[in-house]
Amino acid sequence: MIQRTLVLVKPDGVQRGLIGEIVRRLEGRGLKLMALKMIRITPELAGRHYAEHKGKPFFDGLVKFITSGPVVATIWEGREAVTVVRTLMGSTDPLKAAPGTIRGDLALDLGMNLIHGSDSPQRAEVEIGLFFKPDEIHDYVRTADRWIVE
Ligand code: DAT
Ligand code: MG
Repeated sequence: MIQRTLVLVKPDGVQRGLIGEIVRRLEGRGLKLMALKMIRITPELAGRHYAEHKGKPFFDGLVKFITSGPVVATIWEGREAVTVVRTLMGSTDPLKAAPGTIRGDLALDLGMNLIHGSDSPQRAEVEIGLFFKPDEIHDYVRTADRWIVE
């Protein structure tokens, strides 16, 4: 199934100069970039985006981190895009993330794990709506698609 998913390069990824590396890995897999912008997440947006974690011991630290600097927000489309991105990201704790994954190759810390990807198609739709207006999302034909999409 063709899906869309929201991906954030978190503040640590921006600070460490890994925006291009992370975008390159997703592009290289064949996913199609539909939207991209740099923003500073407000505490309000952080609270909505991470609503499922409200009340957990790490919630305040998570909001502090994700609002600590600019992030790059993106939307990607492709076959099973939600699962494909989660697999490319690796486990939440970079120490447990497999080599070859973004977190497994590039991160060490549970909080500063570089990348967010929606965890279900339902959450993806909600998160896309939180971060993007409809006119910021580009539905276009990519000529390479005939070599990627059967
Ligand atoms: P993921 O980002 O893999 O979807 P998640 O949604 O469970 O993971 O958690 C969101 C972020 O919160 C995660 O990227 C890092 C942080 N986090 C999760 N569990 C944590 C914990 N036990 N201690 C500290 N930070 C945690
Ligand atoms: Mg999550």
